[in-house]
Amino acid sequence: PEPSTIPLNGWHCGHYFYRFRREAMSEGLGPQAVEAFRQALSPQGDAMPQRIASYWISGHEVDFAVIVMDPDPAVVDSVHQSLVAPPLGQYVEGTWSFVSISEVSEYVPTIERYRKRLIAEGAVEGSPELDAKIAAYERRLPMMNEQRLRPEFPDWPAACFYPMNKSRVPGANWFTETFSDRNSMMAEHAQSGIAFAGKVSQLITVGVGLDDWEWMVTLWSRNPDYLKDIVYKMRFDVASAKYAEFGPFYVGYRAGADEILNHCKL
Ligand code: 76R
Repeated sequence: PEPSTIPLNGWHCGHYFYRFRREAMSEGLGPQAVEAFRQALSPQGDAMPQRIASYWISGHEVDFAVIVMDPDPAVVDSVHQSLVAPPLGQYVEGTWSFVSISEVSEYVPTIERYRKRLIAEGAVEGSPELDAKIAAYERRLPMMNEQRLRPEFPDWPAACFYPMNKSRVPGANWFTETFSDRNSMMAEHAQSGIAFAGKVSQLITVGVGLDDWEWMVTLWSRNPDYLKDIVYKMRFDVASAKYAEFGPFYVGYRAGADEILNHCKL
């Protein structure tokens, strides 16, 4: 392919976490910085990313977070640059970020693998039931892959963000397991996840080769209860129980620029 900064399949994804430098303020942000903050979270024209959402974040390390996706890495990064450019930048400090790209995981069953799985689970080859299930999957798969590559961000109130690795320690090295073993562990994982349909929507973006962790997990939830419920349930899946390593967890609540400022008493 032609040299390009645009990924061939997925989109660039930036997760950015910030605190307000209250120590640099005498009386709040001031009207100029407030306006710059509003504009930074609602970029227009060429700078407008395909997806952007902001959250106020619980806990003392971080005040707010922004998640941005676009095919163009410069468009994603420019949101961050607008937040730290003067005059606003003297009051806003990045605390953590994660750079990743969306993809369709190698464990998402192809039509053929889905057929094999159903047969292994007892479906009868050539039966109308099996054909109907496969036809339904064939219809759904393009939409599901679209959501994995170019996700719509649900406007649900709660969200949680954390990076993860699959371990490489002796006795639990994910990367020395066979594809078939990894695939069945991921099938168990998917079963746990499907139980949360309509309550939690997840985005798994890949940081391998791009940042310090292998994946970034974004969970959007109708209610914060489901965040702890899904993460707890998955702790018992072998793919997580034996192999997962986690980085920092952040939980936040959907908020636009004014709601963030209001929440932060600025
Ligand atoms: O349709 C399918 O069968 C897709 C199955 C699927 C894959 C391939 C799937 C389903 N995930 C996949 C890949 Mn997932 N996921 C996580 C976490 O906290 C933890 O223990 C783990 C963090 C959550 C909460 C979650 C949720 N998943 C992955 C991968 C990449 C593996 C790779 O490519 O190597 C990771 C790191 C990962 C982690 N996953 C689901 C969910 C949910 C809710 C589902 C079911 C949703 C659905 O398909 O409807």
